[in-house]
Amino acid sequence: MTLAEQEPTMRTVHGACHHDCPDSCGWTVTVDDSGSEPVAVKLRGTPEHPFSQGELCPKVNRFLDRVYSPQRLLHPMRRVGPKGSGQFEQISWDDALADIATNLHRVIDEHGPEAVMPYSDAGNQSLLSMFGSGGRFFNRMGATRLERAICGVTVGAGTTMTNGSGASLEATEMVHSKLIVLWATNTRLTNRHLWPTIETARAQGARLVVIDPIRTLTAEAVDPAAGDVFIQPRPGTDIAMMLAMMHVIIERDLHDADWVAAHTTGFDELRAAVADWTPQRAAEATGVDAEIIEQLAIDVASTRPTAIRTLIGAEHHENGAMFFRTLACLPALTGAWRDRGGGFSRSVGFWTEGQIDMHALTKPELIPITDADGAPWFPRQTNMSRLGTVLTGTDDDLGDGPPIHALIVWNANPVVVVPNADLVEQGLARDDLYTVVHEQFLTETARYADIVLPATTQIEADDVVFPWGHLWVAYNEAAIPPAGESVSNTELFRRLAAAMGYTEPELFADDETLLSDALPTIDIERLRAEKWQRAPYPDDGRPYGDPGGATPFPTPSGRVEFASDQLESLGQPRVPTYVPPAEGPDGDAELAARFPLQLLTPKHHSRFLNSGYAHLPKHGPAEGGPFVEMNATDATARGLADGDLATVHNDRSSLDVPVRITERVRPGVVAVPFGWWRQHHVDGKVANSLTSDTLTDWGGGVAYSDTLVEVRGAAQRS
Ligand SMILES: Nc1nc2c(c(=O)[nH]1)N[C@H]1C(S)=C(S)[C@@H](COP(=O)(O)OP(=O)(O)OC[C@H]3O[C@@H](n4cnc5c(=O)[nH]c(N)nc54)[C@H](O)[C@@H]3O)O[C@H]1N2
Ligand SMILES: Nc1nc2c(c(=O)[nH]1)N[C@H]1C(S)=C(S)[C@@H](COP(=O)(O)OP(=O)(O)OC[C@H]3O[C@@H](n4cnc5c(=O)[nH]c(N)nc54)[C@H](O)[C@@H]3O)O[C@H]1N2
Ligand code: SF4
Ligand SMILES: [Mo]
Repeated sequence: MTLAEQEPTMRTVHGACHHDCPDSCGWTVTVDDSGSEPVAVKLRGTPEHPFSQGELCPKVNRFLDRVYSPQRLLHPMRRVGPKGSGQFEQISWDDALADIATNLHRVIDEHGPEAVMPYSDAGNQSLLSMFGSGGRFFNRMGATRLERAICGVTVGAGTTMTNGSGASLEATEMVHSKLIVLWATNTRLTNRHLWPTIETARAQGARLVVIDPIRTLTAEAVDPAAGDVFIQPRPGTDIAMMLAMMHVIIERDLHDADWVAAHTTGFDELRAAVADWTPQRAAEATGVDAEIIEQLAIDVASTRPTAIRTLIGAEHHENGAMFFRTLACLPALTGAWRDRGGGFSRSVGFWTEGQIDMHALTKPELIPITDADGAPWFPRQTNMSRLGTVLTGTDDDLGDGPPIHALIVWNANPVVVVPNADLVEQGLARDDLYTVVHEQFLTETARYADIVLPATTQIEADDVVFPWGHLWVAYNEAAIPPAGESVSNTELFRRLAAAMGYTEPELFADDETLLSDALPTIDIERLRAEKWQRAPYPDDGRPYGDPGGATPFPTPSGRVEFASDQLESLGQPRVPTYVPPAEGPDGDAELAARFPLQLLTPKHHSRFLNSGYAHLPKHGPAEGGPFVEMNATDATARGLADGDLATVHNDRSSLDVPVRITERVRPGVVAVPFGWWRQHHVDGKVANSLTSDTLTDWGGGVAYSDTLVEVRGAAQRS
């Protein structure tokens, strides 16, 4: 019997999780239609979902508490107290839109459209929510463009310089692997539904290597008795280890000479570049024993198939793109792409999002300003990670354009997530900045808004989810109507366009039209009916095709580029090169003397998804609170005992947090969990108050994890 037959007022609706998480789980919502309004009464993982198989996670298991939270924003509000005070009054949508239109027109008239800046990220990473009509709206305005490169873009930019694209091994293909190297990714925490694949491979004899400066939850799964290895380098030094691995592989003639000859270019230059990189030299740079590096090189070259799995942990360094450019050389050198289950595995956005026609979706031809040939002239771009410097007017990226006078934020919480966060707060506090925030909750970013607008949750709007951790593109069907007066991200921009007096029909396209514009090759009705659909991926499981066939690497040379003219023209080294981060122990000596500890601020809590859950009663309190993890050696040297309140500080800011003495971090490295808000810290600061906003070598990412600090007892004065 179906549910509808058993309980006539109940129905189930299929959807998919929208969080910026590789797993994009399938879920089923049970809706009770017996009252005046449909009510979602249950949300569970869909057992038939090919990747998540019915499980959700400690973040989303209580998703309905989020949907029906008493803290949910349900109406537009206008700020009535000072910025940041959280004092607002409820107003109508009409009044909110009129206020926004008046102020945006004022800013545009006085300073030009580039004085308006959009700010959004992947708070909801579904297609319409993340890429819907916002692009069209801001293009029509000619507003400053946002470089959205805080997560994953640098990984792609790095691997592209070696392979010509960001394409990689689909992660469940690792079931075929015999050696799995989890390099700078905390799979059991951040990608939990991949873990069963790894366990299956291990049961079939695969060995596991975890490389992370922190002994993470994932590192704890390493079983030395089974031949597994945990390697704990100093942060930001892995490239030195890779160079030494290539040194060992070439010196011992373990590289795949046939594959190298057939599919790569620049081998001789690479050999010369790694000639001096003995394991001993890399040991000094990384803090990892030379024997361990040597053995890893031998294992990676001689185990078939070997897969290296990585997400984004290593991109948040000054040499972040070079990390991935160099990493991509390893499977080419060893011929790992030959094997099913061999190569490296990262985001599969290349396969899933490859189906999206972004140009048709965002319509850059709407930009009102054209060059002499009538082609759109692109307004200046600012980098999202530099929001603090952009708003305080100190960033070179402002170029010749005007300072920012209006900021529209949706799908993001920059006060908590952006590095050098005190500068972000200072920028948002400017009286001459007009700010609008579209949110589900009154976040610490929303508290700085002049107008706050209420946003729907994933069960209140139809959308399509394009995963980056697996191939199953899913239709998300709305289960209930929008709560209160909340609107989806696409409806927001239709309303803003009307309020601005814009008339172009593209700005008012409904969601169905937006989806068909964006997805020319997908039958959306069929996707809706079938719930999910697998993105195209090579049938034989190997992302780079038949090694005996036509060369499949879309680089300028058509081959894997161990030496790259393109990189040289960007002012970067032609060949893999290790440059220690300037904000690191081997960088600026004066800085390192004052701030001798490297700070990491990774995802830590199983109930948190970035900044999105710390405020909810079953999430934040259940995780306790923020802290700083220190090795006993560092704590003792500073007279700190477990539980003492400590001040973690550098030239950017300071943060008071209790000390946790732990072997999870090695001497010289400390860690503060990411995701807590200012209100959860005793001193009103946040982990990102301390972090570096230096951009990566290329790719536009940011070096959060090249942050030097010192720690002292909180009562002491420096
Ligand atoms: N529970 C939970 N899950 C999440 C999230 C969350 O907030 N909470 N966030 C989601 C998001 S947005 C993303 S992008 C993914 C990210 O998924 P991951 O990339 O797996 O997660 P991160 O914590 O960013 O980084 C992974 C690891 O990189 C390590 N690392 C940092 N620097 C270095 C280095 O120099 N060398 C090496 N070898 N390792 C280094 C860190 O110590 C960390 O353990 O997770 C997603 N999943
Ligand atoms: N120190 C440090 N900083 C980091 C990281 C780190 O590891 N360490 N990780 C970085 C990474 S990888 C990422 S991806 C970023 C994440 O940065 P963000 O994307 O800004 O963070 P989230 O907390 O995922 O989501 C932001 C907000 O989106 C809102 N939201 C959710 N759905 C919707 C919707 O449909 N509409 C609207 N309007 N709003 C919605 C949520 O309520 C939430 O407040 O943080 C980065 N910052
Ligand atoms: S946050 Fe990630 S693991 Fe949790 S339900 Fe969503 S997609 Fe699945
Ligand atoms: Mo991310």
